[in-house]
Amino acid sequence: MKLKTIIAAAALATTFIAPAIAQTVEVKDAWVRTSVQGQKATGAFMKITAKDGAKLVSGSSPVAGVTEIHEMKMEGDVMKMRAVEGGLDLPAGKTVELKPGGYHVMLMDLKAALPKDSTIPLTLVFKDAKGAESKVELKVPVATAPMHSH
Ligand SMILES: [Cu+2]
Repeated sequence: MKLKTIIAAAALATTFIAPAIAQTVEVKDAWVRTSVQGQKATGAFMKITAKDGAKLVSGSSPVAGVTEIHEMKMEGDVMKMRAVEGGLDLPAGKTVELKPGGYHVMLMDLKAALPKDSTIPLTLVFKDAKGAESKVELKVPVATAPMHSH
């Protein structure tokens, strides 16, 4: 019994000692949907894996006045979109996919059209279990894909 307690304590200590500077969040296959002149909003999509678990709490991009983390869900027959309260949960080691019809990074108040084959800077802010924030800077390619209805 005593030994068990010690082992548990040691495991806990290891978790806490894990260096905060290590990049523990990986973002893959990011893309943002093209937009035309006058269009106010578009979505960015990607696969995110947080090795130690984290939350995606916010984002920003110079091309958009407002950036939010959104989810789309069916409510009855209607697809509804809303901001994710308290950040998007990224369970440890599990890849969370942001995709059309589901979670996405919403870019609003677009300042210009986003043409195909251009790239945009996108900063994502993650929060770990202890509440420490880290940023990931991305260069996201602009691509076309089936419209995600808004
Ligand atoms: Cu949205």
